[in-house]
Amino acid sequence: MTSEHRAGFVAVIGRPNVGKSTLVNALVGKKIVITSAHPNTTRNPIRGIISRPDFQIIVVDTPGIHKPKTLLGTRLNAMVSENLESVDVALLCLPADEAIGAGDEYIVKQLGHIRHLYIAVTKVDRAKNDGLISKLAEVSDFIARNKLNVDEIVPLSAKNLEQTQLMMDLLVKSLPISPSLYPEDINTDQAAELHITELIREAAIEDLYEELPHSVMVTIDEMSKREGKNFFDIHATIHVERDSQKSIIIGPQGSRLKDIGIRSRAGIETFLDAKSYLGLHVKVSKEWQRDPKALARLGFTE
Ligand SMILES: Nc1nc2c(ncn2[C@@H]2O[C@H](COP(=O)(O)OP(=O)(O)OP(=O)(O)O)[C@@H](O)[C@H]2O)c(=O)[nH]1
Ligand SMILES: [Mg+2]
Repeated sequence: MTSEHRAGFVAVIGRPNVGKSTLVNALVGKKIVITSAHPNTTRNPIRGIISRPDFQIIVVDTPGIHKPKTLLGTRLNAMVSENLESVDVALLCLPADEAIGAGDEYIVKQLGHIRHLYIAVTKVDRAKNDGLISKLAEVSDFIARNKLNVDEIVPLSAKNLEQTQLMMDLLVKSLPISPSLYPEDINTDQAAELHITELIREAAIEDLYEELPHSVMVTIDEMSKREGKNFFDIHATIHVERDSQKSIIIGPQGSRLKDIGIRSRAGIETFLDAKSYLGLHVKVSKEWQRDPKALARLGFTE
């Protein structure tokens, strides 16, 4: 450790679907959280850990802040506020391809006590021609209107790894001088089983529409390693809320479920660096998003 070693927490915040999780993966340099084209994909504040000789950044991926319609939504927002209380930096994501709106105004009103605020203008690869210039003007107005004290504004594309290194270098400057807070050889604090359920959920919601992605949750029923072999047996359940959703997940002659299995197994095997058998079951768990007991089983407590 050098005398100037810095370490601290950065919470990545913003409306749903603005590219928070994609940015977390880009910063960590490894896929540790799932992403999708659907809003409200992230449900757990997962930490990504970036360790270098002179710093350690712990980036906290958070669920998109939104107007909650279910108990799950309320708990997700509460989770973000809770995480904001303990971080050194909040990194607000504003996408280049969408206007700033009421959702963003609502988010910054909750940032009163934050020590450092950074803004990432995300998805710049989607901005057309001089779109980025007008976007930056819009961001300046937003900052002035809300009297925000912003350390840095960084336009970036997490998809193309454009300016993500710069983002990281700038973030380090606002972290306290401190030794590493986590072991330096891990990328995330997330339990392997949780990541596996997430990979299955990512595959399950990929080509679904409207409300269905929100209705999907995944639990692991059993996971074991075969003795003396680099091979895992995993049994998992995909929960949905209605019978009609169950049929959609399974698909004609089980074809869709089979496809979910193939796609998620590929991700799981990369992650575990092992071969696996993946048994998937689909179950109707009525209204689990509104059921305190079901939510508690997933770790969403009050
Ligand atoms: N073109 C482009 N697309 C991006 C970029 N970053 C993210 N996306 C896409 O935007 C969508 C949402 O990305 P996520 O990273 O899941 O967004 P999020 O903010 O974590 O969303 P929630 O977890 O639902 O709040 C996905 O389809 C991503 O592939 C980017 O830099 N460029
Ligand atoms: Mg996310």
